[in-house]
Amino acid sequence: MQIRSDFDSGNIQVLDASDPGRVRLAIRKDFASDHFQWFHFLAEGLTPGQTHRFTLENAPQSSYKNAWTGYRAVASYDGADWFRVPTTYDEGGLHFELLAERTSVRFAYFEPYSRARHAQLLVKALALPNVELLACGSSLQGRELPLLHVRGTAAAPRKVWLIAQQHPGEHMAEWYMEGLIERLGQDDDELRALLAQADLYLVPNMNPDGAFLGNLRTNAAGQDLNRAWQAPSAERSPEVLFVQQQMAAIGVDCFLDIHGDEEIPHVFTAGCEGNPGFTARLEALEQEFRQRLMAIGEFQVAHGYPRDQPGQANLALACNWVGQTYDCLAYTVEMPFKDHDDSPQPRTGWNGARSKRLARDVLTVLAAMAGKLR
Ligand code: GEM
Ligand code: ZN
Repeated sequence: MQIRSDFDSGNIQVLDASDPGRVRLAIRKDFASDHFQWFHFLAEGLTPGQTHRFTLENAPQSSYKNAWTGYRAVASYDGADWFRVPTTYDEGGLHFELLAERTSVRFAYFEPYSRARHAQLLVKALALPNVELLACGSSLQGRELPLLHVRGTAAAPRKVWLIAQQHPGEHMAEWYMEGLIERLGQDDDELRALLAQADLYLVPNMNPDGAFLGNLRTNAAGQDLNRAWQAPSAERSPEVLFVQQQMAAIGVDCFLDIHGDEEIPHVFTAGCEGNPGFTARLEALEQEFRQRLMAIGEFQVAHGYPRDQPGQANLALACNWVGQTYDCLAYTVEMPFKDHDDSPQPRTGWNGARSKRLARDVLTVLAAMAGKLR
């Protein structure tokens, strides 16, 4: 059996692939960082009809080792249809198996969103009559960082920002952005209502280097971008610096930072309750957003991160820094690497298609709230 990861978002180290019934593997660390959890590799030379077993032996040392409990790896024969495979976790590692139907198969931590698909998404977006490439930043390794402007029809629109995949292994985030952009092309009453009050500013992928490198958490300098918002630098976090400069020039009336969460098997949000400038107005907006989304989409409020204590928010995080700086509704939106246990889908778990559907539902919520953002 041959194991490969020399491709976009590939990440695996082969320890011993001589026994197809016990393939020993390890996850490589993020660039210039001790973080690791994302994996994605191609296995070739499988025997159809035979069960092949794989073990990620360093999973117990990964960034979120508790997140492996209840997790199932994803597999795909064609790179398009991804399904969950039987998976167990113990101190020996993360073990998963496949009764092979074909001679080659991909395995990953989550359904990958490729740079090629990102390029196609931009073509699709810029083909829409009201979408322009407003500015383009550059990642540390020189990959483009497009800022898309979706022009509404208001003379003085609210400015609604969405950024995605600061954490490069959280591929569900750009699936979400694909769902948002696809809806822009399907003119409907709610979308028209939103664009009659607001313009959208979209960064479909904040961390193209990390995504390509197969990192979980950091960019090409080993920086966690979601800890760089208080002091971004050209040397370590040019991606954040670019977005902050654009925000300063344009303004922000609402901000959503799209992420994935390794451990919690639910879709949830984290708000700005710990910000020094958090007010009853912002609390009411956060509550209304959550109630509206819960009513129409795969979303819940029973599970999530612990609320920050008043004044104790970490302003190095995008959501908190933008919410504080612009006194606006700001949320971190979290989708699960596992499943949304309120409406489980055993074959796929949470996946790209459900991430896309969540984006559509969030646009519906924003359409109902656009007039209240200030
Ligand atoms: C999280 S955001 C953590 C927010 N925590 C609270 N209490 N508001 C991060 O960056 O650690 C987002 C993520 O990693 O997906
Ligand atoms: Zn994240």
